[in-house]
Amino acid sequence: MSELPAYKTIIVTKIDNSAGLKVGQIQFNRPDVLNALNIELMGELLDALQKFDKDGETGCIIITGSAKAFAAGADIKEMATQSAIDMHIRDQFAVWDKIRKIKKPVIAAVSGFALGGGCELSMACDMIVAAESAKFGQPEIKLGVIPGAGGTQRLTRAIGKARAMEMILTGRMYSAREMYEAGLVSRLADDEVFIEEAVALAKEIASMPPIALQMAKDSILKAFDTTIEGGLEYERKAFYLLFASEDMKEGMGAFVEKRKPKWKGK
Ligand code: DAK
Repeated sequence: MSELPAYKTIIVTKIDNSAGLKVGQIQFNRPDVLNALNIELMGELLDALQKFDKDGETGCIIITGSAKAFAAGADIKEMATQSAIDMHIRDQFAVWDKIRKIKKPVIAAVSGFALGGGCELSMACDMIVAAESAKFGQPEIKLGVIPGAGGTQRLTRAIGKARAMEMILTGRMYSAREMYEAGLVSRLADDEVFIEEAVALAKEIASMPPIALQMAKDSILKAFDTTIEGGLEYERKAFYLLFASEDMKEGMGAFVEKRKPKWKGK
Protein backbone atom coordinates (compact mmCIF):
# COMPACT_ATOMS: atom_id res chain seq x y z
CA MET A 1 0.00 0.00 0.00
CA SER A 2 2.53 2.59 -1.11
CA GLU A 3 -0.20 4.80 -2.61
CA LEU A 4 -2.84 5.88 -0.07
CA PRO A 5 -6.37 5.99 -1.48
CA ALA A 6 -8.33 9.26 -1.49
CA TYR A 7 -11.63 9.09 0.35
CA LYS A 8 -14.47 11.58 0.78
CA THR A 9 -15.38 11.17 4.44
CA ILE A 10 -12.08 10.11 6.00
CA ILE A 11 -8.45 11.21 5.77
CA VAL A 12 -5.88 8.44 5.71
CA THR A 13 -2.19 8.89 6.52
CA LYS A 14 0.82 6.76 7.37
CA ILE A 15 3.11 7.85 10.16
CA ASP A 16 6.79 6.86 10.01
CA ASN A 17 8.16 5.00 12.97
CA SER A 18 11.91 4.73 13.39
CA ALA A 19 11.42 1.94 15.94
CA GLY A 20 9.48 -0.39 13.62
CA LEU A 21 6.56 -0.58 11.23
CA LYS A 22 4.48 2.48 10.37
CA VAL A 23 1.26 3.61 12.01
CA GLY A 24 -1.81 3.89 9.81
CA GLN A 25 -4.09 6.74 10.83
CA ILE A 26 -7.73 7.15 9.81
CA GLN A 27 -9.38 10.47 10.67
CA PHE A 28 -13.12 11.04 10.29
CA ASN A 29 -13.83 14.06 8.14
CA ARG A 30 -17.48 15.09 8.48
CA PRO A 31 -16.95 17.97 10.93
CA ASP A 32 -20.22 19.74 10.04
CA VAL A 33 -22.22 16.86 11.49
CA LEU A 34 -19.79 15.97 14.28
CA ASN A 35 -18.53 13.00 12.25
CA ALA A 36 -21.92 11.28 12.24
CA LEU A 37 -21.33 7.78 10.90
CA ASN A 38 -23.29 7.51 7.66
CA ILE A 39 -23.23 4.59 5.23
CA GLU A 40 -20.54 6.18 3.06
CA LEU A 41 -18.20 6.88 5.98
CA MET A 42 -18.60 3.38 7.42
CA GLY A 43 -17.87 1.88 3.98
CA GLU A 44 -14.73 4.00 3.60
CA LEU A 45 -13.64 3.23 7.16
CA LEU A 46 -13.90 -0.50 6.53
CA ASP A 47 -12.04 -0.20 3.23
CA ALA A 48 -9.18 1.75 4.85
CA LEU A 49 -9.00 -0.64 7.82
CA GLN A 50 -8.85 -3.67 5.53
CA LYS A 51 -6.14 -2.05 3.38
CA PHE A 52 -4.00 -1.21 6.44
CA ASP A 53 -4.61 -4.73 7.76
CA LYS A 54 -3.15 -6.24 4.58
CA ASP A 55 -0.35 -3.68 4.24
CA GLY A 56 3.07 -5.10 5.15
CA GLU A 57 4.37 -1.64 6.12
CA THR A 58 1.70 -0.98 8.76
CA GLY A 59 1.99 -2.34 12.31
CA CYS A 60 -0.79 -0.57 14.19
CA ILE A 61 -3.84 1.54 13.27
CA ILE A 62 -5.31 4.67 14.89
CA ILE A 63 -8.88 5.86 14.37
CA THR A 64 -9.55 9.44 15.38
CA GLY A 65 -11.98 12.29 14.83
CA SER A 66 -11.76 16.04 15.31
CA ALA A 67 -11.32 18.13 18.46
CA LYS A 68 -15.08 18.54 18.97
CA ALA A 69 -16.13 15.01 18.12
CA PHE A 70 -14.76 11.54 17.68
CA ALA A 71 -18.22 10.71 16.33
CA ALA A 72 -21.68 11.77 17.56
CA GLY A 73 -23.18 8.44 16.54
CA ALA A 74 -24.76 6.90 13.51
CA ASP A 75 -26.24 9.48 11.15
CA ILE A 76 -29.69 10.05 12.63
CA LYS A 77 -30.95 11.91 9.55
CA GLU A 78 -30.03 8.95 7.36
CA MET A 79 -31.56 6.42 9.79
CA ALA A 80 -34.73 8.27 10.77
CA THR A 81 -36.87 7.30 7.77
CA GLN A 82 -35.77 3.70 7.46
CA SER A 83 -38.02 0.76 8.17
CA ALA A 84 -36.91 -2.50 9.76
CA ILE A 85 -37.26 -4.20 6.38
CA ASP A 86 -35.16 -1.48 4.63
CA MET A 87 -32.41 -2.11 7.14
CA HIS A 88 -32.69 -5.87 6.76
CA ILE A 89 -32.58 -5.73 2.95
CA ARG A 90 -29.72 -3.21 2.74
CA ASP A 91 -27.87 -4.89 5.58
CA GLN A 92 -26.03 -1.60 5.97
CA PHE A 93 -24.82 -2.48 9.44
CA ALA A 94 -22.97 -5.61 8.24
CA VAL A 95 -19.90 -3.35 7.93
CA TRP A 96 -19.74 -3.18 11.73
CA ASP A 97 -19.26 -6.95 11.96
CA LYS A 98 -16.36 -6.83 9.50
CA ILE A 99 -14.53 -4.22 11.60
CA ARG A 100 -14.28 -6.89 14.29
CA LYS A 101 -12.23 -9.06 11.93
CA ILE A 102 -9.29 -6.65 11.63
CA LYS A 103 -6.23 -8.53 12.86
CA LYS A 104 -3.83 -5.67 13.61
CA PRO A 105 -4.16 -3.65 16.83
CA VAL A 106 -6.50 -0.67 16.49
CA ILE A 107 -6.42 2.33 18.86
CA ALA A 108 -9.31 4.79 19.16
CA ALA A 109 -7.95 8.29 19.87
CA VAL A 110 -11.00 10.09 21.22
CA SER A 111 -11.60 13.76 21.86
CA GLY A 112 -14.96 15.50 22.15
CA PHE A 113 -18.18 13.51 21.70
CA ALA A 114 -18.12 9.73 21.42
CA LEU A 115 -21.84 9.03 21.46
CA GLY A 116 -24.04 6.15 20.39
CA GLY A 117 -22.36 4.42 17.46
CA GLY A 118 -19.32 6.64 18.09
CA CYS A 119 -18.93 5.24 21.60
CA GLU A 120 -19.56 1.74 20.25
CA LEU A 121 -16.97 2.18 17.53
CA SER A 122 -14.38 3.28 20.09
CA MET A 123 -15.20 0.16 22.11
CA ALA A 124 -14.84 -2.02 19.02
CA CYS A 125 -11.23 -0.81 18.86
CA ASP A 126 -8.66 -2.57 21.02
CA MET A 127 -7.72 0.39 23.23
CA ILE A 128 -9.07 3.87 23.85
CA VAL A 129 -6.80 6.86 24.39
CA ALA A 130 -8.96 9.80 25.45
CA ALA A 131 -8.46 13.53 25.70
CA GLU A 132 -9.71 15.12 28.94
CA SER A 133 -12.49 16.78 26.89
CA ALA A 134 -13.88 13.48 25.62
CA LYS A 135 -17.48 12.64 26.50
CA PHE A 136 -18.80 9.11 26.22
CA GLY A 137 -22.46 8.20 26.09
CA GLN A 138 -25.12 5.87 24.72
CA PRO A 139 -28.02 8.30 24.18
CA GLU A 140 -30.06 5.95 21.97
CA ILE A 141 -32.72 5.57 24.68
CA LYS A 142 -33.62 9.24 24.08
CA LEU A 143 -34.32 8.38 20.43
CA GLY A 144 -36.62 5.51 21.32
CA VAL A 145 -34.10 2.77 20.58
CA ILE A 146 -31.16 1.03 22.28
CA PRO A 147 -27.48 0.66 21.36
CA GLY A 148 -27.27 -1.59 18.30
CA ALA A 149 -23.56 -1.99 17.60
CA GLY A 150 -22.38 -3.74 20.73
CA GLY A 151 -23.11 -1.08 23.37
CA THR A 152 -25.11 -3.34 25.65
CA GLN A 153 -22.44 -6.06 25.38
CA ARG A 154 -19.02 -4.36 25.20
CA LEU A 155 -19.84 -1.60 27.67
CA THR A 156 -21.18 -4.11 30.20
CA ARG A 157 -18.04 -6.23 29.91
CA ALA A 158 -15.79 -3.16 30.14
CA ILE A 159 -17.35 -1.26 33.06
CA GLY A 160 -19.69 -3.76 34.72
CA LYS A 161 -23.45 -4.24 34.84
CA ALA A 162 -24.51 -1.47 37.19
CA ARG A 163 -22.54 1.28 35.50
CA ALA A 164 -23.55 0.10 32.00
CA MET A 165 -27.20 0.03 33.12
CA GLU A 166 -26.97 3.59 34.40
CA MET A 167 -25.24 4.83 31.27
CA ILE A 168 -27.58 3.15 28.79
CA LEU A 169 -30.84 3.63 30.71
CA THR A 170 -30.25 7.35 31.32
CA GLY A 171 -28.54 8.16 28.02
CA ARG A 172 -26.30 10.56 29.99
CA MET A 173 -22.82 11.60 28.93
CA TYR A 174 -19.80 10.70 31.08
CA SER A 175 -16.44 12.43 31.20
CA ALA A 176 -13.23 10.88 29.94
CA ARG A 177 -11.95 10.78 33.52
CA GLU A 178 -15.04 8.87 34.71
CA MET A 179 -14.56 6.40 31.87
CA TYR A 180 -10.85 6.12 32.62
CA GLU A 181 -11.62 5.31 36.23
CA ALA A 182 -14.29 2.82 35.12
CA GLY A 183 -11.76 1.01 32.91
CA LEU A 184 -13.15 1.83 29.47
CA VAL A 185 -10.28 4.18 28.61
CA SER A 186 -6.72 2.90 28.89
CA ARG A 187 -4.96 6.31 28.72
CA LEU A 188 -6.10 9.80 29.55
CA ALA A 189 -4.17 12.82 28.27
CA ASP A 190 -4.47 16.60 28.00
CA ASP A 191 -6.29 17.73 24.88
CA GLU A 192 -3.18 19.39 23.47
CA VAL A 193 -1.14 16.19 23.54
CA PHE A 194 -3.63 13.33 23.39
CA ILE A 195 -3.00 12.55 19.73
CA GLU A 196 0.78 12.50 20.32
CA GLU A 197 0.12 10.09 23.21
CA ALA A 198 -1.96 7.86 20.95
CA VAL A 199 0.68 7.96 18.21
CA ALA A 200 3.47 7.19 20.71
CA LEU A 201 1.50 4.19 21.98
CA ALA A 202 0.80 3.05 18.40
CA LYS A 203 4.48 3.38 17.48
CA GLU A 204 5.53 1.37 20.51
CA ILE A 205 3.08 -1.38 19.55
CA ALA A 206 4.11 -1.20 15.87
CA SER A 207 7.70 -1.91 16.89
CA MET A 208 6.70 -5.37 18.19
CA PRO A 209 6.69 -8.56 16.07
CA PRO A 210 3.52 -8.44 13.94
CA ILE A 211 2.43 -12.08 14.13
CA ALA A 212 2.84 -12.19 17.91
CA LEU A 213 0.81 -8.96 18.14
CA GLN A 214 -2.00 -10.52 16.15
CA MET A 215 -1.97 -13.73 18.21
CA ALA A 216 -2.01 -11.69 21.43
CA LYS A 217 -4.96 -9.57 20.23
CA ASP A 218 -6.84 -12.64 19.06
CA SER A 219 -6.27 -14.47 22.35
CA ILE A 220 -7.32 -11.47 24.48
CA LEU A 221 -10.54 -11.10 22.47
CA LYS A 222 -11.19 -14.82 22.97
CA ALA A 223 -11.51 -14.10 26.71
CA PHE A 224 -14.83 -12.39 25.97
CA ASP A 225 -16.57 -15.40 24.49
CA THR A 226 -15.22 -18.51 26.09
CA THR A 227 -14.76 -20.26 29.41
CA ILE A 228 -11.44 -19.83 31.27
CA GLU A 229 -10.59 -23.44 30.38
CA GLY A 230 -11.31 -22.88 26.67
CA GLY A 231 -9.45 -19.58 26.72
CA LEU A 232 -6.36 -21.08 28.34
CA GLU A 233 -6.29 -23.84 25.72
CA TYR A 234 -6.67 -21.28 22.95
CA GLU A 235 -3.82 -19.22 24.37
CA ARG A 236 -1.60 -22.30 24.69
CA LYS A 237 -2.16 -23.22 21.02
CA ALA A 238 -1.43 -19.65 19.89
CA PHE A 239 1.75 -19.73 22.00
CA TYR A 240 2.88 -23.02 20.43
CA LEU A 241 2.03 -21.73 16.95
CA LEU A 242 4.39 -18.78 17.42
CA PHE A 243 7.27 -21.24 17.68
CA ALA A 244 6.73 -21.79 13.95
CA SER A 245 7.51 -18.12 13.25
CA GLU A 246 10.88 -16.73 12.18
CA ASP A 247 10.26 -13.81 14.53
CA MET A 248 10.22 -16.12 17.55
CA LYS A 249 13.67 -17.45 16.60
CA GLU A 250 14.85 -13.90 15.96
CA GLY A 251 13.45 -12.58 19.26
CA MET A 252 14.96 -15.28 21.44
CA GLY A 253 18.19 -15.37 19.38
CA ALA A 254 18.59 -11.60 19.76
CA PHE A 255 18.08 -11.85 23.53
CA VAL A 256 20.75 -14.54 23.83
CA GLU A 257 23.16 -12.63 21.57
CA LYS A 258 22.43 -9.35 23.41
CA ARG A 259 21.37 -7.45 20.27
CA LYS A 260 18.22 -5.71 19.00
CA PRO A 261 15.84 -8.03 17.13
CA LYS A 262 14.90 -7.35 13.50
CA TRP A 263 11.35 -8.52 12.88
CA LYS A 264 10.28 -10.03 9.57
CA GLY A 265 6.57 -10.41 10.21
CA LYS A 266 6.87 -14.10 9.34
N1 DAK B 1 -26.53 12.30 13.16
C1 DAK B 1 -26.72 13.30 12.26
N2 DAK B 1 -26.37 14.57 12.48
C2 DAK B 1 -25.83 14.87 13.67
C3 DAK B 1 -25.61 13.88 14.66
C4 DAK B 1 -25.99 12.54 14.36
N3 DAK B 1 -25.77 11.53 15.22
N4 DAK B 1 -25.07 14.50 15.72
C5 DAK B 1 -24.93 15.79 15.41
N5 DAK B 1 -25.38 16.02 14.17
C6 DAK B 1 -25.43 17.30 13.45
C7 DAK B 1 -26.52 18.20 13.98
O1 DAK B 1 -27.76 17.86 13.41
C8 DAK B 1 -26.02 19.55 13.54
O2 DAK B 1 -26.29 19.70 12.15
P1 DAK B 1 -27.04 21.04 11.61
O3 DAK B 1 -28.26 21.17 12.41
O4 DAK B 1 -26.02 22.11 11.86
O5 DAK B 1 -27.25 20.74 10.16
C9 DAK B 1 -24.50 19.43 13.68
O6 DAK B 1 -24.24 18.03 13.69
C10 DAK B 1 -23.97 20.03 14.97
O7 DAK B 1 -24.71 19.47 16.04
P2 DAK B 1 -25.41 20.35 17.18
O8 DAK B 1 -25.81 21.67 16.66
O9 DAK B 1 -26.46 19.49 17.79
O10 DAK B 1 -24.17 20.55 18.18
P3 DAK B 1 -24.23 20.76 19.74
O11 DAK B 1 -22.84 21.06 20.13
O12 DAK B 1 -25.32 21.68 20.15
O13 DAK B 1 -24.64 19.30 20.34
C11 DAK B 1 -24.47 16.87 20.52
C12 DAK B 1 -23.75 18.24 20.20
C13 DAK B 1 -23.48 15.77 20.20
C14 DAK B 1 -24.80 16.84 22.00
C15 DAK B 1 -25.77 16.76 19.68
O14 DAK B 1 -25.43 17.02 18.32
C16 DAK B 1 -26.39 15.41 19.75
O15 DAK B 1 -27.07 15.09 20.75
N6 DAK B 1 -26.23 14.59 18.70
C17 DAK B 1 -26.89 13.30 18.60
C18 DAK B 1 -26.20 12.29 19.48
C19 DAK B 1 -26.92 10.95 19.41
O16 DAK B 1 -28.11 10.81 19.78
N7 DAK B 1 -26.21 9.89 18.94
C20 DAK B 1 -26.73 8.57 18.85
C21 DAK B 1 -27.29 8.32 17.47
S1 DAK B 1 -28.01 6.68 17.30
C22 DAK B 1 -26.00 -0.29 14.55
C23 DAK B 1 -24.87 0.45 14.46
C24 DAK B 1 -24.85 1.71 14.99
C25 DAK B 1 -25.99 2.26 15.57
C26 DAK B 1 -27.12 1.53 15.63
C27 DAK B 1 -27.18 0.23 15.10
N8 DAK B 1 -26.07 -1.63 14.06
C28 DAK B 1 -24.77 -2.32 13.74
C29 DAK B 1 -27.28 -2.35 13.98
C30 DAK B 1 -25.87 3.60 16.12
C31 DAK B 1 -26.93 4.37 16.50
C32 DAK B 1 -26.67 5.73 16.95
O17 DAK B 1 -25.53 6.16 17.05
